Amino acid sequence: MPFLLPELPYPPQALEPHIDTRTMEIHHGKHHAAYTNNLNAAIKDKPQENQSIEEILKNLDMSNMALRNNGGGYYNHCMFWEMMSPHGGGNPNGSLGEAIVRDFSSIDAFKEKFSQAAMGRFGSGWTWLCVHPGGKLEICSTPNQDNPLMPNTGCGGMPVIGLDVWEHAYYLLYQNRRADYISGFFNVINWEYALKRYNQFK
Ligand code: MN3
Repeated sequence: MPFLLPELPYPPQALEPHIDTRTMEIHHGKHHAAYTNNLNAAIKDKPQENQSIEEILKNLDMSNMALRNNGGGYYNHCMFWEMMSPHGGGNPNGSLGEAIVRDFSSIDAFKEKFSQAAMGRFGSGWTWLCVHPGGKLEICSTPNQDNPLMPNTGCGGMPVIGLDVWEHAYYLLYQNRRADYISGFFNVINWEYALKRYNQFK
C-alpha cells in the first residue's frame, strides 16, 4: 500500500491569525503532497514498500537522499498538522507538564529554550522536543527533513513536539520574522496531542 497524504485535522483557515490559510493550503496540499508522492516513488519495488514509515526511518541508509528527504518530510508533516489545533495554546497538563518542569525547571524556561533552538537552526529544518525511554526530555534540532528516528542525527528518542522552521512554513505571513512565527506556534500548539505522544513513547 502506498503512503497517503492525510487530510488536515481542521480546515486550512482554522489556525488564523497565527498560521494563515494560504500557507496551510500550500504547505499541506503542495509540499506535503510532494513528499508523499516522492516517498512512494522512492520505495517502489524496494524492501521498504512493506514497512511502516517508522521502520523505514529507523533503518534508513542516510546516503539514500530521496528516501531520507521524502520519508522524513512525509512523517514530519503528518505529525506537524496534529501538533497544532484551533483549540491549542496554553500550557501542558498531566505527566508531560510535570516532566517539562522537572527537566527544564519551568514551562516558560522550556518555551524559551525551545524557541532558542528554533531560532538557532540555520536555514531549513526542524526543532524537536523528544522523549527518551524512561521519560527524560530533550530539545534538539535537525536540518532539512531529518528527524530523531533516523540514525546519527544528534537527536534521539521519539518526537513529542516538532516545529517546522522551513521558510515555506511561515514566509507568507511572517516574512523573515521567525521569532514571531515561533510565538504564533505556541498559540496553537496542541498540548493534548503532545501529551499523548509523551505517554506513548516514554
Ligand atoms: Mn514543511
